[in-house]
Amino acid sequence: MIISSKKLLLITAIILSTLNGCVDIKSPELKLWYTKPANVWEEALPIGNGRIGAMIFGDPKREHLQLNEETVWAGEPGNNIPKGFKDSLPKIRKYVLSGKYKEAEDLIMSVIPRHAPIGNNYGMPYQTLGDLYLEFPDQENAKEYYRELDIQNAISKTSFKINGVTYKREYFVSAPDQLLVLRLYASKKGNITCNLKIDSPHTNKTIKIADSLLVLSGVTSNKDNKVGKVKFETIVKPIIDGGDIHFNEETIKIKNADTLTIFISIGTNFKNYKDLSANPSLKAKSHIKNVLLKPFKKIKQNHIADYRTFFDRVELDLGTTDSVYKPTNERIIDFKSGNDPHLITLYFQYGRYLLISSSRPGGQPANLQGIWNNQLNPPWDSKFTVNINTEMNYWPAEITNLKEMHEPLITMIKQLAKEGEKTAKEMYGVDGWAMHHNTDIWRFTGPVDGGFYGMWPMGGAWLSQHLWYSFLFSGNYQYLKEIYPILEGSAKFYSEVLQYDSDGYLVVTPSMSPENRHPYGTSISLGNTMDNQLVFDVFSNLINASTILNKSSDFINEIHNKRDLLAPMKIGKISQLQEWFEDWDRKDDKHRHVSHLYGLFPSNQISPFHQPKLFQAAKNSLIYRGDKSTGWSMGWKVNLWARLLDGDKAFELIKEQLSPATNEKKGSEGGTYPNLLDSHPPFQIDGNFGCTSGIAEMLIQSYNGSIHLLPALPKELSKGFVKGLRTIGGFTFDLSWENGKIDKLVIYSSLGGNCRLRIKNKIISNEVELEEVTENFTNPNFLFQIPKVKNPIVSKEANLSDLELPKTSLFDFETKKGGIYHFSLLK
Ligand code: FUC
Repeated sequence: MIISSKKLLLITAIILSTLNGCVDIKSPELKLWYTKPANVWEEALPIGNGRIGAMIFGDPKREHLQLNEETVWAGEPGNNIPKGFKDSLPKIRKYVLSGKYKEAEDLIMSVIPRHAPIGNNYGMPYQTLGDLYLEFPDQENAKEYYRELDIQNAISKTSFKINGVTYKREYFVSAPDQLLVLRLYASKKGNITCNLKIDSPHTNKTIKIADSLLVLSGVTSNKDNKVGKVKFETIVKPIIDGGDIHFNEETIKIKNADTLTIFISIGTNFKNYKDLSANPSLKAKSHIKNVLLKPFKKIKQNHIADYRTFFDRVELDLGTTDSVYKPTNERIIDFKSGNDPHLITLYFQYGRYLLISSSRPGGQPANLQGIWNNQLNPPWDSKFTVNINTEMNYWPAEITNLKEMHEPLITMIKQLAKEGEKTAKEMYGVDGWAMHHNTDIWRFTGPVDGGFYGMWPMGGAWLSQHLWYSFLFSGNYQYLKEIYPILEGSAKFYSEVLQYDSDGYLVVTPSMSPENRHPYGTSISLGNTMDNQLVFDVFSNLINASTILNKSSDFINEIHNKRDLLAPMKIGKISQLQEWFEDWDRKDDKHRHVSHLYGLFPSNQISPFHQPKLFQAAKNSLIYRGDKSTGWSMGWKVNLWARLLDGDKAFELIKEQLSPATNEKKGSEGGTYPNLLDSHPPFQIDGNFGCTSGIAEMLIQSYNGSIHLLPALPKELSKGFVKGLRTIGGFTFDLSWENGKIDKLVIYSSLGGNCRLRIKNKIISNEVELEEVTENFTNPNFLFQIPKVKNPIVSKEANLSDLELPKTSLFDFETKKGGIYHFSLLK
């Protein structure tokens, strides 16, 4: 066997480090690792507990931790409903309905200009908190440098050697103890000497030493018509074994310690989106007080145990090659041309790591950058953009077995439903609730960024799908009762704002196909395909929920009737799924948004087995849009190609996604930074989550009446194993495959009920009889409803070729609640 020099270097490093008890790299599995400190933020490593986040640079001479806390947002409570919109609405509608789109946009812009008018706001930025520095004046010329992020344990480590002494640093953010913890070791006693400093770019701040603590306190920024009112306090508490500690004005000096442990606690005055009455200092101090008597070992064990209750639910093995012996930054460079299936596993599990680390029950949902942001005014304010990005963040939540991480989004939707009642009333003069394409920690629901981007009253429709998906996975009736009024409120809004178009269909107007320009030079239009699909889902979800909960009413009947009057999907002259109600699509339109394909993914309105024409047309649309784009757009395309049952194409998109990213705009869109974070550019976390979901969708899909196993397996991944993926109906799957065929399968049923599998190869079980069923045989399990999608309207010029689908069969078997069922390949 030939061992490359790099591999030899790593093996030597492993042996050396094991001998001196420093870094325990037992296997390079599920670790991001590097042989140099981070030079820039996009090389630093993210850790977090949902609330507190840090980016670790790992420099031997000057350690830098950039700090975040999820409630550190500019501004104060309050919504942003524009004045005067309702008065202009009849005229705007008249323009749109008569094809005067540009005139409509101009009128909209007079009420919702590009920038927030005086007296209103366009949402607040999520802000960095500050930076912690550890300066080591004597630590020059580090050798054998190594740093890693172990995503199996949510712990980062740095190690290096100076003058025969091995130094090691460990970093993690504990959810049980609500602290960021750092520990520094040296292989010889008395070798830790450093200065601890904290700083922040906030202008309104104080840094001081008080009661042997280093304290940074501050207040967030003002913006638009809002005054910054989030107060934060960060407390740094060092604990040494051996050596001395001195407190200067703004610095803690540690001299000749054996080990140094640092607790960083952060409190803010944020209680909820309307209430800032908490005491940041008491909050921060209480977390420190709680750990002072706990041994470090216990704090670390509790952190690992807590994190692993979520992380360990899913395992993935797509094969391992020699590439795992390369540092992560090199693997990204080589991925496209090499053979490194393990990087897909690492990227997939990193997506799960990031969700666990940025979205915990009781906290804020992951924003555009999760919780990791080093600026006061980050791109797009690092808000919650809901015309794709926020939803995408949560695509992996249910399928990759992290339903608890979905909770912050679900809570935010409940709050938006409340605030959105004002939008419905004051902007549209109707009941129910609605929001537009953005929100922030204060849950604003009015439009922002002018007509072209903001005139999209569909945010509530898309978000409320998450309430419903979550029910389909859990089957929890109590939860369904809780969310029912929100589903109803959304349906109410659309039932009242829908207008008849010239063909007699009910459509949303004004609206748009997010951010895309049509031939009239604007985005403003009516009856866009995505609108129709979204309203169809809002109505269908309410109808299904009312059936399950046995609620009938005149309103439900009205919704039934109005659903029948929604416009069907249309197939246009270039055989595409039309994006707009008019046949305006172009083959050369490479816009990053693929909104009309919402019906294919994440929704379930376009299935190869039930709507073959729509399926072909959607495929054509996706081909025209092309591959390379922003990170999130490519993440979406992985899911779409998986739903199109084309694993090889999905794999190509993963290759694009896992290509090195740069921040130069020219010719370098999308891709992945050295720290495996997604690039729009710049960094935006949605692409990580979108691609994670796409990898899962290649292995299992549960929509359209059945659970499709290995629906889109690429040639390159013909052998593998996955444990713990979840589907609709409360099923969990362990699955191994060889030569592209299911080898072994275990199904865990948490709810009982019929389990319908769609598979290519035959499998057998000693425990249950599989009954083959036809496509049209209704699944008796109500959670697997097939939507009653109308036949499309097809242009005379469309030319749809015959669809060649992989041959699959459907099998039913009845499960018991808590039942476990084993299957193997029928040879
Ligand atoms: C949407 C996208 C942009 C960006 C922004 C945060 O508006 O069109 O590409 O992702 O959200």
